[in-house]
Amino acid sequence: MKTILMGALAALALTAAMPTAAHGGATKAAPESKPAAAPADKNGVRTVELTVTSKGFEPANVQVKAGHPVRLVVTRKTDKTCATELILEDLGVNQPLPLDTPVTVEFTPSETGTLRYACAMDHISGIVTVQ
Ligand SMILES: [Cu+2]
Repeated sequence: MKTILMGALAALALTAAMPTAAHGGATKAAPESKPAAAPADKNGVRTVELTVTSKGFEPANVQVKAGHPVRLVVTRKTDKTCATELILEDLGVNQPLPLDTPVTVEFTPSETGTLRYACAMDHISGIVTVQ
C-alpha cells in the first residue's frame, strides 16, 4: 500500500515499510534501547523508530534537525491502545498503524519548533522536536 499525502512541507511521503525479512514470525528482535536521536544515514536521512505500546508512543519525544529529512518508522505492538493511527496535523499526516507492521512517515521539517502527533482521538500523543 502506498499513500501520498499533501502536507504543508515538501517531500512528504508515506510508504508501508516492509522489513526485508519476512514478517509474521517472531524472528526479528526489535532494538528497543536505541537513543531517541539516531544518527543520520549516508543519505542524510535520520531514521527514528517509534513503537506504540500500552504506555503510548515510545519514545514520546524525539529530536531531529531542521532541513534534514526524517524517516519515522512506527510499529504498533499492542491492541491495548486507541493509537491505531498516527495523526500529525501540521504535516497533513493520517497514517494507519497496523498491528506489528512497521510503517514509515517521511518528511523534512523546514523550521525549528515542535511537531505534535497523536492518535485520532487525541488521547495519546508525542512530540518531534525540530532543532
Ligand atoms: Cu486515542
